[in-house]
Amino acid sequence: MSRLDAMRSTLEACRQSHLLQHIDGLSEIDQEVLLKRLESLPLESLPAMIEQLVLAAPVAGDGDLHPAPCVCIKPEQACGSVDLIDAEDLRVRGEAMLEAGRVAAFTVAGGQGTRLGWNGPKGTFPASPVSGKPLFRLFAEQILAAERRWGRTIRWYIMTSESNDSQTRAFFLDNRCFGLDRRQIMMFPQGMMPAFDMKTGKILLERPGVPVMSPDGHGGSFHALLASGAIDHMEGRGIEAISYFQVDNPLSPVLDPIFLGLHADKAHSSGEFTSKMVSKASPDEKVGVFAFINGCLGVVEYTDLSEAEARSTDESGRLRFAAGNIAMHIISTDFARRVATAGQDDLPWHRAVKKVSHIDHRTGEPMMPSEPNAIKLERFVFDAMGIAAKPAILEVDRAEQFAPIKNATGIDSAESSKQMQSDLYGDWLEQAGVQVPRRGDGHIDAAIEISPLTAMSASDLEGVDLPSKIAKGVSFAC
Ligand code: UD2
Repeated sequence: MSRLDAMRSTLEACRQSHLLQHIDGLSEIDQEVLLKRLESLPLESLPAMIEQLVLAAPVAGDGDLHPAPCVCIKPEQACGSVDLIDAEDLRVRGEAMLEAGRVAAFTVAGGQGTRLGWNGPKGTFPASPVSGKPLFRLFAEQILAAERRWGRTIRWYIMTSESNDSQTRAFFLDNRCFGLDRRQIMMFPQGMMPAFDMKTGKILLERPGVPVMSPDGHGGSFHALLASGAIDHMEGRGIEAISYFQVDNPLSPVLDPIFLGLHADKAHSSGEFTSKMVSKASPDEKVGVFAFINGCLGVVEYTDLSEAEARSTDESGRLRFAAGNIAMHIISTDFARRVATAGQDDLPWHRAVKKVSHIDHRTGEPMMPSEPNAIKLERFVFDAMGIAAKPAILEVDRAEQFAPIKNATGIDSAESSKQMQSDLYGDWLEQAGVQVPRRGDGHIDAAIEISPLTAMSASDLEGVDLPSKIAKGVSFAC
């Protein structure tokens, strides 16, 4: 049987024959592209996935929820069940891992960034408050600074997707990899999943012979790390821990010794999957929360937490589900390989209801729905916590580490992120004895930016030539 005939019968069994309906009108190259695309889909599990995730009504709630235990290093931090731990001890362990070259940086940058409305990969977005450095440059500068400090080449793995891979590569080349050696950076695209018609379960077509596809979620990073050869590449270089962070947060510490130290601390973590959290700013904040879900540690997405759960408080009046996920994890290479090879069913698929333009596969007519008409499926990286023997969660300071850029305006926008960056760097300057302007609400009344190459914390400013005062409304960068 030819490849095409084999695919035809497989698709018939999955009730997706329409995908090959236009094959005779395609060029030989396009026929090959379509076949390869279809062969990349999880065809065996497709009928069950469609039945359970596309056509079935979503099950309400996440089951039995309990607050997650967290480790914190500052006594004033308080979120649910907290275990106070000595930061210096952790720092020493983490620095030893960095000095031994056992850690790599890993950015997930495959998302579509539709909410931001930026025409290009999100990492190219100008994010810093004074010089408008793009997110990728800010991370590259952190890597350069870390290399200076710990005396090792730090490898940087970046997950892209089909829709932004070539643009991302071109951006790095145009910017000479921001001073890094291009051989220390490895980029690879993640997997893609089709969009399904939510009424019929049929895969939607963008045009004849081309299914509508989108990235398979950051949970796809396990498979992408393995399939690209990144895990082999890491292991061949003695890398044991992957420092995972999202592309959308300019304050994300690329390599954090205390966090790495917790990951390596057997009393708290099995050294497989370790996460960070910040205390939720309000019950309505759009971050997932760490919780025990039916006895298993994981993250409940903000969309899945009921209003009552989001607002429920403990005896001291604090939010019960306050451990906000800021999407920073340390994942051991062993564990990543184990999850990636565990098979299709290990990480669950999550459904998202979307409005997706497509063609009518019978007539070829373009369809622009005014209401949601489709289901997209994604995997989430934090679902791997449930597979780890003993995952740990570290509470950190929001002001130091979390200023995401997600929306064009308002909360979590470039504007709010730039203010948070100025607030943090203004605070560092103040600690270094510089007089900085503050508004009545306490925020810094100037645009302030400190490159990681100048300082990675307030104490690094010692010995740096600084002005005695920053005037109100000015821009200052160093
Ligand atoms: C994510 C978390 C949320 C909260 C918040 C903190 C999920 C599902 N939710 O929400 O709990 O902690 O972040 O900032 O993660 N990405 C890929 N490939 C994909 C999809 C996403 O690389 O297929 C990357 C994307 O480029 C970005 C990150 O993952 O760096 C977050 O994606 P998002 O914007 O979909 O997640 P968000 O903000 O809804």
